Amino acid sequence: MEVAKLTNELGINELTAAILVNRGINNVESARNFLNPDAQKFLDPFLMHGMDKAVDRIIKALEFGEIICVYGDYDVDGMSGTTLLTRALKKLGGNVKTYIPRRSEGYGLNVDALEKIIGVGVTLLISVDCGISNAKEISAVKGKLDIIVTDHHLPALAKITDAVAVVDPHQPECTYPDKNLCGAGVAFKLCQALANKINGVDIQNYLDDIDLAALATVADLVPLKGESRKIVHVGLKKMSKSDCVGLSALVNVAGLGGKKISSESVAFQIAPRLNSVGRLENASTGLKLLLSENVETAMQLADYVDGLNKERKKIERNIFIQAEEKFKQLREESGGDNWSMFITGEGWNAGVIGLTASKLAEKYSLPTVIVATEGELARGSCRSIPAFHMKNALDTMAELFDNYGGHSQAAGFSMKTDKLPEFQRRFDEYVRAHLTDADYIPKVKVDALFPPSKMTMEIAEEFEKLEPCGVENPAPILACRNVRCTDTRIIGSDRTHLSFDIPTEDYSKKIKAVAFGKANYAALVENEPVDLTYYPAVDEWMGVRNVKCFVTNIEPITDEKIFPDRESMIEIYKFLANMRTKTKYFDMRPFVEKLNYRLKRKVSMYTILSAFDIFDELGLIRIDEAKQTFELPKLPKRDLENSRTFRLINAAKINVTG
Ligand SMILES: [Mn+2]
Repeated sequence: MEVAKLTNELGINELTAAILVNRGINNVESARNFLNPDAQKFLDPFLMHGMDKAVDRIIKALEFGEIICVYGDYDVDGMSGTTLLTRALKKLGGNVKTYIPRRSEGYGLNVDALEKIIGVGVTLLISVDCGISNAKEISAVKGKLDIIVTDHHLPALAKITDAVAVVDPHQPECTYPDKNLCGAGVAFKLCQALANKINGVDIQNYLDDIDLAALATVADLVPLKGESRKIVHVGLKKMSKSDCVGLSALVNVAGLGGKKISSESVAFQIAPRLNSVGRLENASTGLKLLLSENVETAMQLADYVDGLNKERKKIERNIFIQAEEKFKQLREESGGDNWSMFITGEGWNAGVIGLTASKLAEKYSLPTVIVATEGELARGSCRSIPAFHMKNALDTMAELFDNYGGHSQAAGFSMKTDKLPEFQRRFDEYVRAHLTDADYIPKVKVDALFPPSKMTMEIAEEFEKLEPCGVENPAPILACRNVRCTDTRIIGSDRTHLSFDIPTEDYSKKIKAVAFGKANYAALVENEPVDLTYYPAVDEWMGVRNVKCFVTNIEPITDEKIFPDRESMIEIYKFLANMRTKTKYFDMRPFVEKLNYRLKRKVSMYTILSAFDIFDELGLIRIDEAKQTFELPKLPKRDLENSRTFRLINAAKINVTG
């Protein structure tokens, strides 16, 4: 019903309409706004609690020529928001200073910094992307410094009593209908309010530096819904010809100059560069870049930031390799009985371990804690899997930490190094008590079942209207079952990617598909029908536009799954041990034939791939992904039941037959 209505009234494809309805955008009005964010109206900033008071106090400061300080957080949201507000206040004739603390000073307002700021004659301070949890610090400077808090974090238990105004949509008093803005988004609303009150500017037309707000919105991972999605939509268009010299320089150094900028390029090219400054040294360098008004200085700073980003990548890569090696050793020692990952490293850069934790948690699908120790001080980053609430886990051992905080999927802490063993033990116990094997299976959310062979240019182009995509508005993922692929090839300079064709049922037409990092599925795709998840995109090459499918997941079709049992696992292991070439991506066809002959039954490609996974989990095989080789270390006998994959597929076998 709803799908037909959207299809008819908006003239869109049935598939697009179905995806919108699936995502809860199920009436004509909201679908029209969604597909055309330009038509969507900005909300009135004065609906935000505290906005009137904040604006009045700022106007007074501007009139009397007071020195104003904008105080931001050290991440991309904080840097961008600070820049946005500072530039707006300067345009209004303000005398503005900025302050961003170093990571070592800790997050938010600190009294030492506030005293220093008072010392240089500042009488009004406006926080951006922080401050809501600083009731105590604000009270400490009462009478010496007026403070306006603008933030988007959840209010702390201690209520702020001594600020001039608190602007944060998450305060219980605030009835602002949209709770998804990032810190720079809230700062942008403050700028809209100021321009409206001082110069009578219509807020619908106020778009100054909205590209900085867009950068922050994507980087801060807030849901791309409502006003945030509008900010990103409008801001991305502006970013390629930004008024902000510093942002332009950053865009250029990221190789995006003159190109259409997507939320993806912001997330993977622009934001990480800016973030590396705060991680490796001092966010004030990032701020200096964004605030610089001279093209040459900006280019120099952008080059410097680009260098830091390369350095950050190197450090991160190094820590990742060390941490993964430590995990593999632990796995060999524990016989593969792993429910969480807990890795520590002396001297690791604490600004980078969050990235390492994210990658490892995703790769191994385990609740992950990565700790950087520096003598007696330990600082850690935690990342989770969807079934596990990290913050709740840490809450049960709060007394171990000097400081900690976070939410369900990510958290951070600091503690004394000598408490780490107890933390590790209790954490692992907690995980084992709260998770089951099934919780560890990564789930893929699919928007619709749709055969790639029916994909058209029209649909792929229409999907572009669902952008900007990101948090809570992911790029659509489609699925299809039981496809036989042709022309399978391993591609890429490091030979880790897979390309193949997907023909229509009657083989009259075919569509090109690419699966990044899935070269080890080559034999499976070539020999057996598979289930796929994918997204379509328009691929332009030498002026010719074509639809291409980007395959995100490959699964053998259910009835071809023959689960590895104990005997075939042992046979496969012996076979691997006797192989002459120890390459991971060897041609598995003769291997399967020989194995099947020996076992007198059919073992599928899926079984072999599962066997690799199980051996890997048990530490029985060492896979070197860089060299694409494997070896079988000499180890004592292993209990197959220690492997989660083995337990899961054998449980499934019992379910099917019993
Ligand atoms: Mn933020």
